[in-house]
Amino acid sequence: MAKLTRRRLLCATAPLAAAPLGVKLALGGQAEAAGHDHEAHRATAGHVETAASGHAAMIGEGAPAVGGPNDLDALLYPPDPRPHRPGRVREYTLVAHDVELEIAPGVFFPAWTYNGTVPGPVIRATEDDLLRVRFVNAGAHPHTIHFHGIHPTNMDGVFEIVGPGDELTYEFPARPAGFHVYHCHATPLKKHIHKGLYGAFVIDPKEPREPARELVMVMNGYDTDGDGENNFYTVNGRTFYYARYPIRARKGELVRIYLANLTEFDLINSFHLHADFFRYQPTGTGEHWEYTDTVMQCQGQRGVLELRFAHAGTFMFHAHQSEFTELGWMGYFRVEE
Ligand SMILES: [Cu+2]
Repeated sequence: MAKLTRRRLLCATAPLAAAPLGVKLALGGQAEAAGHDHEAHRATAGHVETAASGHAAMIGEGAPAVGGPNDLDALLYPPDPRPHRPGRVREYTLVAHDVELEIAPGVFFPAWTYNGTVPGPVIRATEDDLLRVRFVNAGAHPHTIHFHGIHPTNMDGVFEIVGPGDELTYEFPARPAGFHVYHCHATPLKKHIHKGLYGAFVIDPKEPREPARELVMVMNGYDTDGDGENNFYTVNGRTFYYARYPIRARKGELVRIYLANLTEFDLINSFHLHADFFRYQPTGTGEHWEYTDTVMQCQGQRGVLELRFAHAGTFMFHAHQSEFTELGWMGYFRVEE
């Protein structure tokens, strides 16, 4: 049977019909194995077909997302920033686990994770804190943690491969201030990253940023049929999660988003906000801020967004690659007076 790639699939279908077919494609081989998979597929397709009649149906119960309202809180809300204090040590433990994650209703992805989630935990330090990260490999493959930033090369997570059952502690002063990422750097690299070994890494400047409602969004994709193309896209790991559970904010308060792109296979991803504008600081460094409603990031790029909503209401946000939107990368802010 000719292999139906995602791109051919999308060319052949109307835009809003793509998502249910994407689910069907992803379930392909597994659907025969268990009867409930058929039902999961029907349920998901039903939700998304409802969406074709209007975006209203894609909010709340109508959005095909997995789990409860607070499941992703630890990924969305970073640890609190701490004031600069020379000599402080910040300690984290990351354990690599192989876990089957339900990323969309009825769709399971055999992930390689740090601490059981994709993305992994948010790591945060203030510039010049001594960061100490104990890495334990409880997975079945060799891994590392490669941090973006400035550090000795033997702490770079490239040459010291940590085998299954082994561990390694990374230790270095956190710098430069900004918003960075970390990910596995074992080979084949694109596989180790795509399987889920990545996360957000915030380094607060010594001169603290203004207090804000802070959010972390890691954009990613999942290739569920192994053809080297993504079938689903998300922020923080689950399709349409923030459509199912809109992110709350207040009109006029400062909202800060740490946005990173860890999507494999597709060269770029993007973030677009409806009905308002934000300022964007690439990598969370320097003095340059762009004023816009859309930013794009290459693989590994990241930056800091800041805004104050001018109105109360429901604000859509999504990738401006419409295809990514329809395959899971879409959510809402619910802004109150
Ligand atoms: Cu790895």
